Amino acid sequence: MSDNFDVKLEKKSYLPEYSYRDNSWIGEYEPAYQRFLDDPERFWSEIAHELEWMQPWDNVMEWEHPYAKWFTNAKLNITCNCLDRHVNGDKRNKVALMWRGEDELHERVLTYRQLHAQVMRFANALKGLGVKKGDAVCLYMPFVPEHVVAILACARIGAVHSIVYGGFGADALNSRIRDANAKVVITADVSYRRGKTIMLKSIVDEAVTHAPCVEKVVVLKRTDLNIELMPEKEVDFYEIMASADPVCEPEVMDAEDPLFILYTSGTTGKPKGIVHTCGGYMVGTYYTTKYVFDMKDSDVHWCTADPGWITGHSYIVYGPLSTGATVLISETVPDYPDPGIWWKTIEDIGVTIFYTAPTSIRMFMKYGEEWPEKYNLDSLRILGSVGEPLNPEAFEWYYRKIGKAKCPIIDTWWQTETGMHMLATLVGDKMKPGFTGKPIPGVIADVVDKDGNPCAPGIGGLLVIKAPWPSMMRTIHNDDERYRQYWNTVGNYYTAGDLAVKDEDGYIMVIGRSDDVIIVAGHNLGTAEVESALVSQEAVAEAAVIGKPDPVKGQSVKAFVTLCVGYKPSDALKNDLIYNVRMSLGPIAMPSEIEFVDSLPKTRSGKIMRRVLKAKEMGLDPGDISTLED
Ligand code: 6R9
Repeated sequence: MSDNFDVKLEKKSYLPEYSYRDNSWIGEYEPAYQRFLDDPERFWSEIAHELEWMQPWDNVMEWEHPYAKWFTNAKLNITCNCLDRHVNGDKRNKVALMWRGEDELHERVLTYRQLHAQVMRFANALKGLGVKKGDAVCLYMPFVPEHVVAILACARIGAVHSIVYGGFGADALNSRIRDANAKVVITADVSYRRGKTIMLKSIVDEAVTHAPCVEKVVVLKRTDLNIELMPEKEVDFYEIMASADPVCEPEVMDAEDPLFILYTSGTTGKPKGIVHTCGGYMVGTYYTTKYVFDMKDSDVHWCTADPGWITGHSYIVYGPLSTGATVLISETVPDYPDPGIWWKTIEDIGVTIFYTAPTSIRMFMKYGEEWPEKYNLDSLRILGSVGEPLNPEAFEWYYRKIGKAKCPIIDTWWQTETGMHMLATLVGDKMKPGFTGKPIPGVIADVVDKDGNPCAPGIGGLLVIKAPWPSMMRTIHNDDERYRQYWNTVGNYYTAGDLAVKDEDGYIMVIGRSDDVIIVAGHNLGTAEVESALVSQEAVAEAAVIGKPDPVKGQSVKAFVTLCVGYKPSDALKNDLIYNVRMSLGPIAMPSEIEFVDSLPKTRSGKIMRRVLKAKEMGLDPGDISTLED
């Protein structure tokens, strides 16, 4: 990265009509943040005290660069906070999970009592297979209630879960099983996607053939296909549950015992097995669910992610259940059987908090507002976004067409590695399209140059976190050296690998991954800025930009563009697009080449993989593409 990095900042900001937040808990942003700065350990310990522990901690935090321990020597089991606490309290018969399949004829509901009972039984069933505390269990499942049961059952007995998204192929599954050294794999006969039946079990068959660590495969039968199970090795989910003991005492876990391993999305490199621990992760996800989403007892929370991503771990399972929320889970994709399915679901169920990704929002924009207009979305009170920069056009659309200008848009920046939300615009705060927001109380974030000095407002740099937080990853499985790099790249800070810029109010805008930065004539360009300028044009649905070697400028910008329905590629359109980027960002950012494409390469979690475009353009090997969608 060179030092030259000016970013154009728009000055627009909004306050939604609805901006009420209940400040009885942590309080308003400024005083809460100040309280945190005055005494970080007290801040976190007050939050942790709201949860149940089997034994209190000696110290809130112990830090020996780059290793942190949180809530030292405390004992707990996260499932006691997600289940027992509610069952023994006033939420025994509250709905914990509502599930919808690909159509509304397939629905299931589990109360906290029912979920608790199933988790205990399945936990005992896993024990019966020989799974012990510290063993790794791989989950490769469709998004059905049993998936959540299996996750919590692992946590109940102290097994380390490693969830692999059910859309991955056999090779990707195999490498993740072997890296985690999984003893048991939990799967299902089939999953459904866009009306098609996917034979999940056959993919597992292939994946475990070359994974000698796997002793047992648990199969959830969803169909009457009655697939045959291999005696000794393969067992039926409900059969082993039926013969298991109904009561499973929670395993006593140390706060620093691992809770799970999760592989990153791999937008910029080979996926890494991120390790999270029990205590800190519990506190971080509980706190952010309650504070950032302003979660109330009456809320119905719908996060459209899959449990295979960190967003599913933190904001479908552990965060919402630890707050005792009602959680909607759904096997649907956004546009099947039609692009109205999610809006219909919100209307039917009465979803109040909706959390999705910019890639979905941009897809809905492409289909047009007539789809959400068919449904009554009045139940919504909070809209969240995560995964990529929410470009101002997508923000506007989400805010007006879905939130009807009354719901705050809570953009949340965080990572698999951070475990919890780090930057966000909070309910009741001014929203600035394009900006994620400020570090939440508990987080010290900044934008710095490569020597670690803070950048002035408007000057882009590296996004860093300056102090440890409870739900930070503790290591990378089998690769601690890579873990240390996160904390040893810029000063003693945690480097997120993202580029960002701050404005005068301390709002942070993420402008791309640092691996994707384009340097034109000594000026750094974040990919998000140029892409956002392209997407702001009516014809453009999505855009991805890369840097290409240029004899004069070092690099030049090449843009890949998908068009909205009704637009056709032409040279005139190309020139228009280039001209408009030039007008909004200046000649440096002007693409020298535009290629119209039907779709962009994305990870299965919906993030654009620019390195794949770049490799293809340069005729190079794209590296690890196990997370690529197509
Ligand atoms: C939660 C999750 C992390 C990377 C991160 C950044 C991008 C996530 C964002 C965002 C801009 C946001 N990212 N949220 N960029 N605005 N609100 O997505 O985790 O899969 O590990 O990806 O995603 O680049 O570094 P993960």
